[in-house]
Amino acid sequence: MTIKQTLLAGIALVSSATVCSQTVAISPVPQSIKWGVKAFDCPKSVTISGASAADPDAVSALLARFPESKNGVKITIGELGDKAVNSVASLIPQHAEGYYINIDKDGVIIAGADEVGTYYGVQTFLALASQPEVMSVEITDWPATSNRGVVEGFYGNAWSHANRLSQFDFYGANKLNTYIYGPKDDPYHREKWRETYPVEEAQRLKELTEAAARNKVNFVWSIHPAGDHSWAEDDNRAIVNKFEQLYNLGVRTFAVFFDDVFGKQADGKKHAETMNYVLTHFVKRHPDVDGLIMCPSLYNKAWAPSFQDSYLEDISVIDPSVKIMWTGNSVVDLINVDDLEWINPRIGREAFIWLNYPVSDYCVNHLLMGPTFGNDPEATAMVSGFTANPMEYAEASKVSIYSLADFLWHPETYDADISWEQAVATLMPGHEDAFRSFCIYNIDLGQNAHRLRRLNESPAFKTLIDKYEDEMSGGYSREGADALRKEFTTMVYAATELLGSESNRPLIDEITPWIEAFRLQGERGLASIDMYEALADSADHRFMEAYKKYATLTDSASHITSRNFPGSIKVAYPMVGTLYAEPYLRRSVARMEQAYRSISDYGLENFPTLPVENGNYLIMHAKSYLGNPEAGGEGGSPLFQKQEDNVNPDRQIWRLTYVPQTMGYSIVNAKDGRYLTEKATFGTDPFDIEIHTFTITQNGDGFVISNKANSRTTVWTVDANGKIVPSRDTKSGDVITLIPVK
Ligand code: 14T
Repeated sequence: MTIKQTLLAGIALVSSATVCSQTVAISPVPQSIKWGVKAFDCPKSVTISGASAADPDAVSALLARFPESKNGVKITIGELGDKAVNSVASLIPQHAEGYYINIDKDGVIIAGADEVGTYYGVQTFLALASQPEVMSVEITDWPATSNRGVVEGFYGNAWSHANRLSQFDFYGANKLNTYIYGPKDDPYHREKWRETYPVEEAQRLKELTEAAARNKVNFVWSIHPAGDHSWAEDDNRAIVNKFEQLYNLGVRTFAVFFDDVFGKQADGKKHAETMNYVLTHFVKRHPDVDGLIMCPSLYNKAWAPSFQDSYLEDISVIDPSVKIMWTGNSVVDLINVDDLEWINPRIGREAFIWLNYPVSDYCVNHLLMGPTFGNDPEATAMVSGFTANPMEYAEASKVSIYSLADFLWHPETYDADISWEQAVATLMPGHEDAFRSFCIYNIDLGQNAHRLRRLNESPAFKTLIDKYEDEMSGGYSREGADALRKEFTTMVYAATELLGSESNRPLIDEITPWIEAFRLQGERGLASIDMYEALADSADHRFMEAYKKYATLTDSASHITSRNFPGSIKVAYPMVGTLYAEPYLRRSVARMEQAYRSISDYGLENFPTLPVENGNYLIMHAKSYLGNPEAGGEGGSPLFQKQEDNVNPDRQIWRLTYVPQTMGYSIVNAKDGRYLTEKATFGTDPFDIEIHTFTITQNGDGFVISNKANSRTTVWTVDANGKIVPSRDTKSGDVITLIPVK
């Protein structure tokens, strides 16, 4: 077996409790682990020595799982310097948060390099003791990255109190030690940053700081004053005042965010002044406050050219104890050595990473459930901390957070696929296969403003269509139909199993809209195969029944929403299988519709009618004609012109072609064949149906033209100069008339 297979075998064993006396996959993967033979049966109870000197949270975590009794399994616990663990003192790794564990038939020793180390030792022991039989083992372990965790820093509906409590338990179990509170849409973080929290919210924050502490999570509270800071002293005092409130609620690490502001607000000198003010007037006055973090306005390399040249220099003078955040090469990007070689010297310290993955606030219709890959292992040695911005779906984010913990703890051995398998199995015990099937179809982000893609979605489905689609387009392939039917059936079964499963209700409840969409995709797939078989038999009634079923299911899927409660900041329209499964379905149904039309007239009225026929049109706004004044050139925009073009009429003629996959039209100029882009300019990139097709909707005698690029809809409006301005206010679309040209 390869190492990978051995580890995967380990995972399989964790999930099937019938197998005895086996090694356990521990995540994060320890630095050093030596297995021996079976030590003892899974303890029914424990006898602890050293408990009075050892870290109390570590002891509580142990006792939460195993009751104490006189003749339980003997556990000796403590940290370096404690009498109880003196005999192994020289074996304890000399690393912060490190620990040493030895298990043999005589008992267990858990010895931390410090309190957190002891606590992490207990977490590892709990994983080792999750089996019917516990193996002898010696583990020496410590984290490769010092500050590891999550920054709740997305736009949209903030995590709930219950979400956060559950996260902290999860971080404790997975050895993540940092949580930064910074949800953009908590008014007391950003919009009303000067105001202190009302009593109830304050009480909840206190509970959070306590829960974080129990799990050895450093709760960092951040303020975002950058929208309207006056840069006068009273506003700096307002920050300190707010921090005092949070200090009294138990917060000991603080952050100031200056992200996503520009112009006057993005002034590095002012930001440095504010940070120094907070240092002098707050941090220095509380000896137990252990640090400050700042997020600069210029937080990624791609933005450097559009900022004042001196911005990074201006903030580099901030006291070196202040950590400075950085998202990498661009806003949404994986972290590489090059990024850090660029930024670290410029800010005179090691950057503190804000990784924008798996955050989905810019692609809300997608769940990002795939493996976490693409960060350089070597980069972890060049940072002062590494936090990930998650999805507003807290439970679903745990798939990626689990792997982040593994990656940051032991980057050299990190394997994204193995870690992902473990995450999936851990989060859905008893339903691993169903959950894996679901996650496989929820990986890619689709077209999005930040251009991050994850192309490893549904590889098995891709293999099927690579193998059979051509054959199935040309005629009947029994093998292809069977293989696809089998896969669609698996999807339906997996969805049904998950919806009814009890092993992780908070997760299922959160992602139910996507599971529904996934189930419907499977059902639609099955209906499409029924259509395919009927077509092969020239059975027009049967075909039409299957088609109607497909259309009904598709309509149901289009009505699914997530986060549509009153007051929701972002509503999502769940999309699944967007990389291969959904495009395949649309292609194959469109193809079958064409084929059907040539064999039968029966039931054609069931097919959707196109708002406009394919063909050549004059595109008019009021009395102006859309033209292509710079035809034959590069770039430029079309323009509504008062005059008809008698010299070169083709410049005002546009070919509209329906694209069934997107249910939109391409718009191509008859003179030079250039197509319109989502910005209503001429495209130079290769034509991309996802962003270069337009939805045309009837409106009175005319139409409204809209575009769905990057999961935001814009509509055409026309300005005073006749230029098309795509507007995000979808109610403001101008009426456009289309006049067929013979
Ligand atoms: F502070 C930063 F490090 C950061 O990433 N800020 C935001 C973050 O809150 C958000 O979740 C993330 C992903 O959308 O990107 C940043 O926000 C942006 C970035 C943009 F380029 C918002 C709009 C943008 F155009």
